[in-house]
Amino acid sequence: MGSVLDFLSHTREGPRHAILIDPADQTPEVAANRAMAAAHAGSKMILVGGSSDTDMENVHATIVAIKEALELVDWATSQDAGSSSEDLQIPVVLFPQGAASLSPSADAITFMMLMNSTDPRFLIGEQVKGAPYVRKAGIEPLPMGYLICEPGGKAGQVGKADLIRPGETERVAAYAMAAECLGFGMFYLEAGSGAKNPVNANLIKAARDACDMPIVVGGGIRDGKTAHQATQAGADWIITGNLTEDFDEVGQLQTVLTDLINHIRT
Ligand code: 1GP
Repeated sequence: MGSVLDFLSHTREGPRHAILIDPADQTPEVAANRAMAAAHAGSKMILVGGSSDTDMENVHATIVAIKEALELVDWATSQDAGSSSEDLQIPVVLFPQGAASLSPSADAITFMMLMNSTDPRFLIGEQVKGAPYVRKAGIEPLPMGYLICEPGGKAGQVGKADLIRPGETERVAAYAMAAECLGFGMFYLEAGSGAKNPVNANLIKAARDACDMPIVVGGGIRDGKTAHQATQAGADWIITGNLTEDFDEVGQLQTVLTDLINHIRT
């Protein structure tokens, strides 16, 4: 696999979708089945992580199971005469709660600063702890500014975020500019897993207008219409977590994700 950051940044084909798998919520086998359903539906990245109860063991086992499953999907896709190499590239990316939940088998890691945290641990502390591991394991770091908006959920609480309110467009724009000035390659607007309201469209637009980085949006997105509103406002990547975990039946999950991805593309 080439550079994951290059892959994430090239937005030629329009906005894309990724699922978030939380190793604390499912066995590696279930995670692998869900990842396969997502790949068949057209998702382009699998994020693995959660805000609590993840550790080296459950994260690594989940990453390995997903990668093995995706190899089968790759093989099947490569047999299809109409496929391109782009179709084959679904990176499995760590989205860690901290330095204690990593795996050397990941294709990349969102190496992020929770920019509106009030705790130095999430601004630079965990990054310093995790960097030697990331370097030794040779995992590609994806430098990312991560900003938590209201309602924020568990990520907001655990990360001690000074949440962005829906009207704070100038504040978001300033964070996006700061992220770009710091050299980050992506900017993530988070409403918190299971959020009742997703990130406000005006906030997404403010970030879009303020920087050239790929903008990732997640939290509370459960249907195609909400996903479409986010991409219309400027999101390049839509992340869904809970939606993926709502379906145990793989065929049903694939159908739901296919519909959501169709909305993202329109
Ligand atoms: C990832 O927190 C999101 O950024 C996932 O949110 O679980 O609400 O989709 P959901």
